[in-house]
Amino acid sequence: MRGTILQGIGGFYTAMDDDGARYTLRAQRKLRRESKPKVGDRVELIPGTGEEDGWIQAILPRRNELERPSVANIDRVVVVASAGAPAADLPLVDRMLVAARRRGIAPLLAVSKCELDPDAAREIVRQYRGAGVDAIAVSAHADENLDALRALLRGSVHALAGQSGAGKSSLINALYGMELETGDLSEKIERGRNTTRRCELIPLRGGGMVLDTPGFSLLESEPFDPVELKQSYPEFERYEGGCYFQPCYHASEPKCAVREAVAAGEIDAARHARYVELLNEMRIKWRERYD
Ligand SMILES: Nc1nc2c(ncn2[C@@H]2O[C@H](COP(=O)(O)OP(=O)(O)OP(=O)(O)O)[C@@H](O)[C@H]2O)c(=O)[nH]1
Ligand SMILES: [Mg+2]
Ligand SMILES: [Zn+2]
Repeated sequence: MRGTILQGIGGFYTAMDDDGARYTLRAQRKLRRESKPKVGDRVELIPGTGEEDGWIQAILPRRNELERPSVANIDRVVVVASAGAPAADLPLVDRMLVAARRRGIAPLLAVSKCELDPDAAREIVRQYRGAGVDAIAVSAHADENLDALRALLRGSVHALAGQSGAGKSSLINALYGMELETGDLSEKIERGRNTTRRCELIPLRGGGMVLDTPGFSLLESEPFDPVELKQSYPEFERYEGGCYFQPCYHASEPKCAVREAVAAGEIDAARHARYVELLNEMRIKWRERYD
């Protein structure tokens, strides 16, 4: 029998079969050694009987997976960044977009709390749309653009990710009429406490699923050759091949088509500057990777 993992807590998993029935399961020992089941995994399961819990026998091949949040088989990652407090961390947004793209997951940027600072929200949306990223300004509290966001996500398995306090759980509540726990900003900032503690996949009426995740401030990913970083920046694509040096990092090389596009205002300068900063950080790590 097959099912989808909705949640995992302390070695116990909740799975749902294709008819919507739920099961509490544990992972068989050989599975625990190989690869831990992730939320979103499709699994082969044996239901429990009576008081006994069931078992996860096998994890079916994953279409994709993320480490932070630790989830699998996602159609879209919705990066949530606030137009108010906490201030949007754009370097983090960029990293999350890169992480999603490298795993073949289409990202979408939702600029939340847009009623707090409509100009700031518009500016972030402008910057990312110009960079070939789907971006939309929304407000859970003022009900702005929720219909449009719902329409973009309809029928998909989508994960909301982003800083603690960005408003991920609030957005899910507003989009789908749910009552997930949301939290005070002062709690989060002063005590560094996440309100959402674990990933939870929630089936939606009419198809698709939404995944709430705990906020984080650090996104770890498998190290990769920094020369590949530019591939995750869609706005560089049409200049590729036009640089004097091959390969070109599009960072400080002379006669670089991307840098010329930045100078001409065709590519956003702030986004490019963040790219260079991330690239330099990666080049140092890459050089030191065998130390
Ligand atoms: N003004 C305003 N505040 C909002 C909006 N959406 C959420 N908030 C507030 O932002 C705070 C954090 O919201 P949460 O939904 O708990 O944030 P989260 O991203 O789920 O946080 P973690 O679970 O800790 O990762 C709460 O005080 C919400 O009331 C909005 O559209 N406008
Ligand atoms: Mg939350
Ligand atoms: Zn270049």
